[in-house]
Amino acid sequence: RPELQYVWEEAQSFVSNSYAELGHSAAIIQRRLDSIFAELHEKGTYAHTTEELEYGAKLAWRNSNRCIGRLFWQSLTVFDARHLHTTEQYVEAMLTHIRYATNEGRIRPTVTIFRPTEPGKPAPMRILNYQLIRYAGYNTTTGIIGDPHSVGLTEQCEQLGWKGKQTNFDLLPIMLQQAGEPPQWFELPEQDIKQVKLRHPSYAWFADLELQWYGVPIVSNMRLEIGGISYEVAPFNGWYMGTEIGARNLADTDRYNMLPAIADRMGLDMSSLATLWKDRALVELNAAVLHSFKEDGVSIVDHHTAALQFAQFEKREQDQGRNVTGDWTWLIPPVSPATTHIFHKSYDDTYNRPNFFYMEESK
Ligand code: HEM
Ligand code: NRG
Repeated sequence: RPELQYVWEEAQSFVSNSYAELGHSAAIIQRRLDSIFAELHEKGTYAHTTEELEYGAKLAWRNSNRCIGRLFWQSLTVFDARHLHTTEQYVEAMLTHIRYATNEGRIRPTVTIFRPTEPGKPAPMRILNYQLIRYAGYNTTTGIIGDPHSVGLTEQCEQLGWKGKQTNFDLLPIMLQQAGEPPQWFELPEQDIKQVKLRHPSYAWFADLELQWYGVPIVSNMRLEIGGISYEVAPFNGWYMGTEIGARNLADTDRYNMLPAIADRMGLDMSSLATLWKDRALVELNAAVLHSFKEDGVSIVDHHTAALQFAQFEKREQDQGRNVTGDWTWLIPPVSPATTHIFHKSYDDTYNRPNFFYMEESK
């Protein structure tokens, strides 16, 4: 079977590389590969040991070319949820993930790994959300309320009977779809979701904009591949880099588009682009994000510190004799990129495995 050929090849390279990094002997590696070979032929798939699952997930983070946060790859907490079946069990495990990762604001990088897809078979469960925590978006006759990025998923939820409050920051429910069944939605318990109201260290009026963001980014639509095995539901989180919120989510014209309102309150001359009113507003919005998260004790990193941490990661990898791969277009921060070392060098964008991969459309 050709799909098993792929799994077998990937299993061999994963087991030999990771077992060697973990200090296992050649004999142990050979024994494990023999057992995987037998299991593949008997069952058409193989099950990772706890150690393989945990180290494989860490390697997937270490290999994530677009991630500037990789210095901390070894500190990832891995929850093994492979034994769960029902949508209710999945939701419970996701809420456990949210509570553990949030940790009252001292965010812990975490991944929860659900049942894998057997080679050549359909996925047992799909999650439709881009992130476990995300704000709804409504297309109304007077414009979009909430996050324009979420309009598609929000409509799907509404078609299944979900109804939001129509504020700019309604939490979307978790949408799960068991193979062969329609999707089901599950409301997030508000009290478990850490959110930060934005204010500015020196502009008192900033709070009147009534902006906020959630504390923990938990990407839930990527496929985790370890040793040829695909985990389609494997939500992972770290903490935010401030610019993700301040320079993209709240600033992009096709997202919350807040720069004109902020520049206006700042009293900037907006009669010409050349006054750099967008840049000035952008910096203050980003300052407000970092200030508010910090004051509320919610982990966040500014892009300068993140770049220094990434430089440390690069050095450590080099010292271990490993080639660092990266995607320059994603690694550079969207604010003042040329102030970081990343801007001034190039990266090898080879995708090593284990890694996280995109699947088809989800919002
Ligand atoms: C992408 C930072 C933890 C895997 C990113 C991006 C940033 C970032 C800024 C670019 C996002 C964008 O432009 O939309 C961080 C920080 C972390 C962290 C500060 C703090 C610990 C993690 C963890 C994992 C991970 C724990 C997985 C275990 C990824 C992946 C991407 C990414 C796969 C690419 C996402 C995509 O292609 O859409 N990270 N990250 N990161 N990160 Fe991290
Ligand atoms: N830009 C997205 C989040 C993408 C992942 N970013 C992280 N990942 N920091 C946003 O919501 O703004 N992480 O695992 O920490």
